[in-house]
Amino acid sequence: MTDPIAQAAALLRKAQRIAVLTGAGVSKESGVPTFRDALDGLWSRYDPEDLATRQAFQQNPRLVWDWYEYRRQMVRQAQPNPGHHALAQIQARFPDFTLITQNVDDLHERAGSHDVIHLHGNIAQSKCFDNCRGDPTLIDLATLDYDVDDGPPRCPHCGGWVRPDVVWFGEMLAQDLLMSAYEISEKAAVMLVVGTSGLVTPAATLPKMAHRAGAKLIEVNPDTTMLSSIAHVHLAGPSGEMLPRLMEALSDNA
Ligand code: BV8
Ligand code: ZN
Repeated sequence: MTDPIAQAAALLRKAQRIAVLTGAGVSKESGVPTFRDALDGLWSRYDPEDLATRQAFQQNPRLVWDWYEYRRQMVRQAQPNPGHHALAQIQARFPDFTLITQNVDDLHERAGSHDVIHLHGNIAQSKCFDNCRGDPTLIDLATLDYDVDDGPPRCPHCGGWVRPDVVWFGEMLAQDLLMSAYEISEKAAVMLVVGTSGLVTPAATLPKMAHRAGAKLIEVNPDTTMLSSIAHVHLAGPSGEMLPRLMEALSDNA
């Protein structure tokens, strides 16, 4: 059986528990650039790893806020692509299926996926920089009277900065989400790893944990990555093409 799609479908069909880890690559065909892409136009001179940090925000709140406003706008205008929809369809077929994402967009939810674990937060949400009312002190921007061009607004409770509700480099991930992700990865029979370079930790440890615990990994990525050596099957192509074909193969032998 050489066809990797058929191989992947056969693995999924036999699996009791399925875990999925997605990265920026799954949103690329929706027009949301990945971190590895040189960000286009006005942001191309910045490295995301330099902007997505507390230090960058404290040094230049206006610059970092504008970068997130720009990306929020891009996500609002983006539509889920066939890869997002295929993952939602696969979730509907398997009772024990968990989608873990590194992405901060809501394209999985807008395609119909549910109970998604967002390891790195949600770009559409904002919170008080000082979490003055507990972590996270979420703030609804719609309730604030501020001009989006004036940089970050102020927290209505403490007057501190408002910031995006995402995990910056050097910040801890939400421990409860991380513990669930570890548990799900260790129990999975199959883990689909879609559109991630496997460079960012601790997210990148999830496929390694799954593999060590005996899971079969199916990697969906046009390139080879840090995780390719532990993948059982590599669907070498864009997720917007590969995942619908995988879904089709699953439906063929219904
Ligand atoms: C932590 C939210 C610990 C923000 C993100 C050295 C110095 C400092 C820190 C570190 C260091 N070494 C390691 C670290 C830790 C650091 C880290 O991993 N750094 C990396 C850069 C080496 N990690 C952290 O800081 C984490 N926290 O470790 O805390 C700690 C301990 C104690 C006390 C305090 C702290 C926090 C990590 C979370 C960072 N936040 N996002 C925002 O979005 O603005 S991560 C961000 O980058 C994205 O969310 C995403 O997760 C990640 C990018 O990774 P990918 O998703 O994989 O995307 P990428 O662009 O890399 O790859 C895209 C892939 O898609 C490619 O493989 C490509 O081939 C493929 N592709 C392209 N097209 C398609 C496709 N695939 C399918 N279909 C296509 N069409
Ligand atoms: Zn506050």
